[in-house]
Amino acid sequence: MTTPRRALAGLATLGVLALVTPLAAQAPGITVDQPWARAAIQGGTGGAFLTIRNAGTQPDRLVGAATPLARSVEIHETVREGDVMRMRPVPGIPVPAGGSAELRPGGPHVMLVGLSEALRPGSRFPLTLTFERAGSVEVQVAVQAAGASAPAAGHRH
Ligand SMILES: [Cu+2]
Repeated sequence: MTTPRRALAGLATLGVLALVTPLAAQAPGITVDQPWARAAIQGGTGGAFLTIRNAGTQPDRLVGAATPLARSVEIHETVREGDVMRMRPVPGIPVPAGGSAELRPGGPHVMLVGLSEALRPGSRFPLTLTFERAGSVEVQVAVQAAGASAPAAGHRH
């Protein structure tokens, strides 16, 4: 008597997957442009910057990020407190429907904390971005010089 019940449970699981998968696939409108980071030392912190475009009809949110190179990854915004610019963690960055969000030095960014290896100019590393609706998007982040303030000119559209 346990076998049919197990089979039913299996079918129920398949049914849930069938319902969930098309919903996830309906949010394909997220693209990530020009991911880049500043060079940083091993054991230090690094900032990653990129532009998120949402071609979909529903707003989305960047809610997390991960890379094998960092002990933890946070989403930060930059706020002015008097004369000082400070970074603070935020739970997410909204990406409006049909719009975009720019992560840049002096603004919102992805913070890599506890780098297991140095970020060397000219190298690349994988970064997985997690969106509330679109799910995970993996990008390759191009490392620029430590003082860079924008993606390399050759990569501009
Ligand atoms: Cu930061």
